[in-house]
Amino acid sequence: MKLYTFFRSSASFRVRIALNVKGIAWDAVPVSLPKGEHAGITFKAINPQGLVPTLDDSGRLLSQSLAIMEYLDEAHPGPKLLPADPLERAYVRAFSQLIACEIHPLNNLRVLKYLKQTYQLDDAAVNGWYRHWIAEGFALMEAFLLNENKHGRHIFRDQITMADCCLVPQVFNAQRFECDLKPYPAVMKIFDQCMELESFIAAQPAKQSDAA
Ligand SMILES: N[C@@H](CCC(=O)N[C@@H](CS)C(=O)NCC(=O)O)C(=O)O
Repeated sequence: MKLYTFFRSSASFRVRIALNVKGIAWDAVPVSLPKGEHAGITFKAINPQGLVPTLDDSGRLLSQSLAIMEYLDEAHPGPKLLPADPLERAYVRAFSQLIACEIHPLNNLRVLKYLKQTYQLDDAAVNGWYRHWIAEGFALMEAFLLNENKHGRHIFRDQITMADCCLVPQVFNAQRFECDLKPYPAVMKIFDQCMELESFIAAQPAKQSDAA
């Protein structure tokens, strides 16, 4: 299996964790976002969306990290990334989408670039935007966890799920932008517990072949 990935891409990081948790062997094909490789014709022939990650499973190309993780879970053996019960699956999907739909798109590279280029925002203003949406999103996650009360070592009891695969990269991003994460102790406890596991450690940006 080949994964088109960029070391700092959190959506790629989600899939790297999922592949490791499932015990699937994979090779990285680095796509540099700073060099604009994702927007070039070579990569757009692979994924016309021009986004990483993209998974190549024996010639079948898949895009969108949540769809990729659900595909891996359905088509490949290994530990399950979603619970069996429909209500519990909905809980895991809701938490995953809270990150992938409510937080990540607002702070994506092309959004930050647009703010800088179109509205001439300086780095301080862009960082303020970034931290605002992190604070709102993390508060929603913390409240969701406490309200549902389904968490244990992981977001769903003691089972690693797609939601943990989404959470850890989002925390890495928040830490890179020096966001204050002290107000979210339940979220951070799960993050710390995930980062004790080799499948998460090996997927982190600094361990990737294309890390600067
Ligand atoms: N919803 C997509 C998001 C993919 C995405 O936005 N990837 C980022 C890196 S984390 C990217 O390729 N950004 C390029 C850009 O913004 O121009 C997914 O979950 O796979």
